[in-house]
Amino acid sequence: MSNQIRKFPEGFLWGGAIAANQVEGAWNVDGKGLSTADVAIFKKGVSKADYKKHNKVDEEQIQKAMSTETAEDYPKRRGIDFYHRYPEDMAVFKEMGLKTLRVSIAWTRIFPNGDEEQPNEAGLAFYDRLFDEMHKNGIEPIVTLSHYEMPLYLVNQYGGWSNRIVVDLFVKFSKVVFTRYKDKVKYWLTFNEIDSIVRHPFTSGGIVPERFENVEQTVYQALHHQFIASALAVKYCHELVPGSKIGCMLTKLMTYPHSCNPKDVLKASKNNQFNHFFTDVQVRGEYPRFINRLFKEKGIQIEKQVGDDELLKAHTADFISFSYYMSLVASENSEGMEKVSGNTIGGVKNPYLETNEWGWQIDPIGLRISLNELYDRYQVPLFIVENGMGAYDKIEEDGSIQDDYRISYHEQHLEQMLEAIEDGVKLVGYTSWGIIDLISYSSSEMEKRYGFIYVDQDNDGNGTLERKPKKSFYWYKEVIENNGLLA
Ligand code: BGP
Repeated sequence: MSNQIRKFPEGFLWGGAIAANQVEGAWNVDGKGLSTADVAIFKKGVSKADYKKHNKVDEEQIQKAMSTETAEDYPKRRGIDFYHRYPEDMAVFKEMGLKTLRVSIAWTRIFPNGDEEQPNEAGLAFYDRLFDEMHKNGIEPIVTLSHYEMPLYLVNQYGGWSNRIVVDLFVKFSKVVFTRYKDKVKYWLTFNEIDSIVRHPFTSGGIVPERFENVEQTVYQALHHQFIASALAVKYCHELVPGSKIGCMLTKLMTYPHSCNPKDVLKASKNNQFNHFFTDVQVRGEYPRFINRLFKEKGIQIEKQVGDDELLKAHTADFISFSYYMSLVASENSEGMEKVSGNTIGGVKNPYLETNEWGWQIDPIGLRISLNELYDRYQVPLFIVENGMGAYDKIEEDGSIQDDYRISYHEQHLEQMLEAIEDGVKLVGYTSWGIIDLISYSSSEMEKRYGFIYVDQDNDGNGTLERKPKKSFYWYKEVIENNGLLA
């Protein structure tokens, strides 16, 4: 190894990413309402491979959550107590050298039920304190308006995002936060992984499948509402926050064909087109042609209001942000083939890639390909706002955490980002997911850890919540200091 540094572009935004529902806790403090995330249970004994069972929310679970006043079994109600410990956490982030931190605002802190006349001042004041603390530590906030949560009341009262009324309520919430934080927050994101409503309608759209006759139709209608809400958020962000930039956010899921059989290639290509459907609408400003055929085949009809198409066209995102964890493989006939299990998508196993313990196929080169694909297609700045390695960490006898596997994961991804930048891709930043250990979205586990900072808490909520740097903490600090990797 020489001492040469492969540098990232000057001003590259190094950071970390977290989300309100996975860190804040304080689920019923200062007037906060019950959110969809507060319904998520940690299901003991469900195997990792059974991801879908973890994620399934039904009528019974909702009713039970509504009558349960404790955080027991509900890890997202506890989070990592970021609500109270954020000053301490910010000091550690500063020490790591973070330039930016991606957070989200819990809608239920601002409008506990989602449809009140007036916002909840105590909730607004919390984010004032948080953003002030970030600035005090030289950390620029990037704020997601909607990250896997919404007021549960809107789910019960209106059917979540299936109801167009929710667009108005979300826009009202957005305007309130744009106005309030316009001097403190310049970078915004609309919907986290907007494509995810197709995979988990409850978490991303407040849709309880058993309450609807035609779930697929309902989901795509709800997605249309989110597209409209996203376009309106872009509009009002530009109007209300001087000098702001607002991006869309996609789960980047790149699919390889299993073989060069044109049928496999076609299948993979269709998956890739589908993945781009979401950014096509939000960046090109229109529904792409291929989706019409898919809708026709599925018998889906999107109800649009007069002016919707113009709205989508007029208010496109300033940049694309995305998460990247894995790549996928598609085969026309996958019968008898080894499948991956435990991840959120499934698919055929890629024999060239390793997977983490949850079946997520680790593919740094896939990130370079994805960056090129996105930039070729859209030519807008790209921002990786999630990437990370979920793992069970072990505490050594001396108290240290030697997470070399995590360092190697990030290092390999950063190398491919450098390659993509040399390919000419405009990549502006990287916020590593779960910079500090937090509650896993998909399984509500605490022990699926992503952090460079360890948090002492187990799946049942036992622990001191003490924070301590892992080996990867020092590695990331050095990367940021050098603005690059040692070659
Ligand atoms: C993304 C979500 C995050 C996050 C991450 C890791 O899909 O935006 O909220 O949790 O995935 O997923 P998990 O926590 O299931 O490992």
